[in-house]
Amino acid sequence: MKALEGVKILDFTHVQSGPTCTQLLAWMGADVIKVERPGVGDITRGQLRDIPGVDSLYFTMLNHNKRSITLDTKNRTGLEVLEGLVKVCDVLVENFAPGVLDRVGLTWARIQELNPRMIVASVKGFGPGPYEDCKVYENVAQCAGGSAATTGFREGPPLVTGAQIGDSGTGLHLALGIVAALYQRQTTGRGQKVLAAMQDGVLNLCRVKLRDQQRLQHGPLREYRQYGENIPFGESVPRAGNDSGGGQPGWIIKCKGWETDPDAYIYFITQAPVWEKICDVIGEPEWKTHPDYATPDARLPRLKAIFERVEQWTMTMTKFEAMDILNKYDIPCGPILSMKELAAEPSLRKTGTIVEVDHPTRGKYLSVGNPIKMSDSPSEVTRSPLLGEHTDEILRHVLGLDAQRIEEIKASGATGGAAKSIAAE
Ligand code: CAO
Repeated sequence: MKALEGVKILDFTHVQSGPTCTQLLAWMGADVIKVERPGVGDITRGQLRDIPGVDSLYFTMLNHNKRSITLDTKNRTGLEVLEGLVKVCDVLVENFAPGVLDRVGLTWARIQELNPRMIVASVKGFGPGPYEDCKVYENVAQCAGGSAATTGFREGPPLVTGAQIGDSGTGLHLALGIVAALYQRQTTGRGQKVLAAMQDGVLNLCRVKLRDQQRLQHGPLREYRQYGENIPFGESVPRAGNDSGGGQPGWIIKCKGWETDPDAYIYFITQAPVWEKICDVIGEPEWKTHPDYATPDARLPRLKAIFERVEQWTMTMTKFEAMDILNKYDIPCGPILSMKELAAEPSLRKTGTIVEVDHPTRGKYLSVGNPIKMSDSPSEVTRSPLLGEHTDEILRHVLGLDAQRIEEIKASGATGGAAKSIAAE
């Protein structure tokens, strides 16, 4: 048994944000039926391709454990099939541009008529407001949600981060909303609409920066390096480089080999409870009692110099050697691990956080498995579906259609081939 066994998801998602959400639900046991446009499918199947004619890693890594049905939802028969799926599924997940679902004919009122228990979960770029009609991609959300303004170095331009907090982050938020709505439905018997806007999701993840915005009204942010460098603060939270977002100052510093290895760095935290151990390790025992260094407050204006001193020490060893020594003393730190190093990390393979998946046309590839580990609902990662691989199976077993009806549907072009659109009728 898996946690979400018995839950049927009508997955009308594409690109990254929606597929991340439904992939998580699939890993937790939901039956995820991905509806794709005949002949084309999710646009990412063909984007950033590394092997000609083969589903891209972009697609395969976001669509594990799902089934695929091809359906032209702009064709009358296709829409009938889609409505049939609405009747038998528990959740419809979509991340189309605003208004698309209504144009398909699946308004909230129509969905309620078909299945009042249905939960309709959407990712949109923005919630209600001036930008609600805008199309949004990852970096737009990072910029509009406060991440870009607070990422990067103070003297440089805003930066986007490699972590897909706008897409995958919002997919995660949406998945939580869906599970909560399924739980509430047990009491109310009704479905509901669940909305996760990418701007909101990013802002939620930037919560500590809105905290700092308000702290600014009461004085400079003393844990930001610029305080110690006597650089005045402006009206909004500045970019903090690699400063820690919390109360324990930290910074990224060089390790042996940094001249040639772009990832030969370690994140070092001068956590107050282990300050004395830090002084001993780096060879500055007198800092334990020196009035300029002995207390966290005394250290704040001197953070730049302190990290430069720590760096002199870390530059004499690799990031892994530094990690071994610092961990012995309980000093918080973390090596900068490259994707190459992560891909080869045995402990991540062991826990299933990195998995090797076999695919009929691509062969073996690495993917990130389910990062959420449940003791009674372990996840097994199975490959993404080929386009329309499960069309027949879904028509027959999910919708319970007989062979004659399936033939009629196919002859209409709704699942592939040339189909007449409703607009053309
Ligand atoms: N059969 C027939 N038509 C289909 C179909 C199917 N199976 N599946 C989708 N379509 C049609 C839709 O009906 C729609 O047509 P209309 O515009 O004529 O109504 C169209 O395909 C999809 O439209 P879209 O506007 O969603 O797609 P896009 O590529 O132009 O925009 C995106 C992509 C991501 C910018 C937009 O979907 C969006 O803003 N989504 C919400 C925010 C989001 O999730 N962004 C993150 C994406 S991941 O980086």
